[in-house]
Amino acid sequence: MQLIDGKAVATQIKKEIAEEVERIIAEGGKRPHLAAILVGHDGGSETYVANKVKSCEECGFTSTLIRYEADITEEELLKKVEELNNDPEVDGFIVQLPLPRHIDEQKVTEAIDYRKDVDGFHPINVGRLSIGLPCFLSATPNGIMELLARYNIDTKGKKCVVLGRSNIVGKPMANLMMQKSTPGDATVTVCHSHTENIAEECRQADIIIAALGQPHFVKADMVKEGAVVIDVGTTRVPDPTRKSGFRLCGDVDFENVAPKCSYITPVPGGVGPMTIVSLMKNTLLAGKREIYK
Ligand code: BQF
Repeated sequence: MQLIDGKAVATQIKKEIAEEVERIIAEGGKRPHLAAILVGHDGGSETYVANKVKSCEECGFTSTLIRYEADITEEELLKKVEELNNDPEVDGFIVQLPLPRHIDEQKVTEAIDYRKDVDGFHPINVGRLSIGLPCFLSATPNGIMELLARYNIDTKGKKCVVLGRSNIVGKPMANLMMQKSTPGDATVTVCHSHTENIAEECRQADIIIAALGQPHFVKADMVKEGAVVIDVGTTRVPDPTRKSGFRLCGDVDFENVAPKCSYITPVPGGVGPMTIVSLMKNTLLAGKREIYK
């Protein structure tokens, strides 16, 4: 069993990005600038945005954090989105999800200029991904592809089971894995809450990508000997022995599953750090106008 060290790969890539930024600056170019909008005080969202701001510093990017209370109106938020769309200083921006219930996430996502949509959630970027055109790629699936590439994991013709069908992870992940590319060229099955006999689907898989948000969903008896297991879960579970009061729990019963795997990602330190790094890559691409105009 080989552990996939997402944290180490992420650190390496951030170093590569920082070097490229310094080259850009030396040649008289512009420092990439990421803005993030955070609404409310959800503990997870606070941590994620803090991770993004810190990574911007490590990459040599400019970052701007815009905060609102949870009771901000949809109208006010849309106004800020429009402002960032028109701000020539900002290369790309994100609106941290989830948003409070009274705000329509889809409406906000569609209000973002697709050329600054470094999360890759705008329908234009989603559509371009689905037909294999250059676009901003959803960060978590792109981070997973980068891990598969850097560990030289063979995906061509392999059976890949994606657990979860979210717009942010499951659907774009399935799309990337079935594309004509390396990694890619896999035979992909997407499983969800209505799938009959998920355990049997998983047992057929050479690669399992677990993105359901259900702690320890994938058990040892669901995994084929020698399978590759990618754990996207980051559920916070109460843990009084930690000073934070919680720990991160993956969708995979790591302790019992790991001995059967050829490769497996841990939680924390697996997919999570790669999600952040993918956002940094998109921001660099936005700064260089490499995808659009
Ligand atoms: C790690 C996210 C659910 C809903 C919205 C490093 C992150 C997490 C874990 C992180 C996530 C999850 C992010 C680790 C960003 C990943 O060391 O294991 C980094 O910051 N993430 C998000 O922005 O929104 C989410 C999960």
